Amino acid sequence: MSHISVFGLGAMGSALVTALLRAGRDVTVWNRTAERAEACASQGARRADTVAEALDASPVAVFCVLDDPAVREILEQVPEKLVGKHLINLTNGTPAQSVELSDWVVARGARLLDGAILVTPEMIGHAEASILYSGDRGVFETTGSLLTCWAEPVYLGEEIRLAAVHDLAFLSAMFGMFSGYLHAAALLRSQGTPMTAVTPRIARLLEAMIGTLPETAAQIDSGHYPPPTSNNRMMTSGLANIVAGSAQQGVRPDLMRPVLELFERGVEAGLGELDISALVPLLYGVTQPSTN
Ligand code: FVH
Repeated sequence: MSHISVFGLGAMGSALVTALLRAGRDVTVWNRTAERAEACASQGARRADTVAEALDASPVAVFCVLDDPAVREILEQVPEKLVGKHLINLTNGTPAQSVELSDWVVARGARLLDGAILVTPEMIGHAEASILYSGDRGVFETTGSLLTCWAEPVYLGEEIRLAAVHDLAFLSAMFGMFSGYLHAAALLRSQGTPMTAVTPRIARLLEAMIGTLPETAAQIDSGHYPPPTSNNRMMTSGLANIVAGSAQQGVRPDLMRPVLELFERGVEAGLGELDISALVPLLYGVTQPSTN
C-alpha cells in the first residue's frame, strides 16, 4: 500500500506528509483551505481539489485535523466513497468520539485505526518518536511499513477507545507540568526574577521528580503504599502556603487551588501519612466511563 491520502495540512499533517515523501511514498493531499496544500505539492505531493478525489486516489486515508467533528464533517461529504477504505485517524479526540467515529465508518464499509501522536511535528520521523494505535488490527498490520515512516508504531489493542484514553492521559501529565511552570513563572515574575535565570534549576528539580515516577507507578498499580519520606500532610501544608503566598504576591492561585483541594481531601480521608500515589483513587470512580 504505497499510495496514501492525507487530509489536514496543519503543522502536524504537513510533517506527516514530508516524512512520507522522504520515504518515497505516493502522497495525495487535501486541506480545507486549499492554499495550504501548496507547500506539500512543491515537495512532490499530489493536490486533490475535493475530498472525493483524495479518497479515490489511495486505499489508505489519514486524517490529522483539529478535532473529531472536523473528521466527521469531511467524511460526511462522501460516505459512499468509504467502502473498502483503510482509515487512520491521528486527530486528538475523546474516547467516546473514537467509538462514535468507528461505528459510523464501519457502518459505511470502511475500517478504522485510531492513533495518538506523542510528539511535536518537528519530531516526526525521528528515532525517539512514537505513535500509539488502537482499533482495527488488520489496518495496523497492513499499513505497518508506512506507520514506521512517522514514528515507532505501538499497537495497544482492538478496543478503539484505547489510543484516545492514552492520548488524553499523556497530555494531562504534560499540561500538569506546564501549568505548574506557568504558575511558577507568575510567582517569580511578581518578584522581578527573570525566568531564564531560574529555569535550569526548575528543570533539574522536575527531572529529579520524574525519576521518582516508576516507584509511584508501582504503588498506584499495587495499591500498596509504603511509608514515604514526603507525606501528604506535609505537602498539604506546603500547598496551602503556595495558594496563600501567591495571593500575597498578587498572583491568581487558580491553577494550584484544585491541587490543594485534592490533598486536603486526602488528609481528611486518612491518607495524610502516605505518598501522593494514595490520592489517585480519589480522582476516579466519580462517574461510570461512558460507553459511546
Ligand atoms: N502540533 C502538535 O504539537 C500536536 C502533537 C500531537 C498531535 N496533535 C494533534 O494533531 C491534530 C492536528 O494538529 P495541528 O498541529 O496540525 O493543528 P493546526 O496546525 O492548527 O491545523 C489544524 C488542521 O485542521 C484543519 N481543520 C480544522 N477544522 C476543520 C474542519 N472543520 N474541516 C476540515 N479541516 C479542518 C485545518 O484546516 P484549515 O484551517 O487549514 O482549513 C488544519 O489543516 C490535532 O488534533 C492535534 O491535537 C498535534
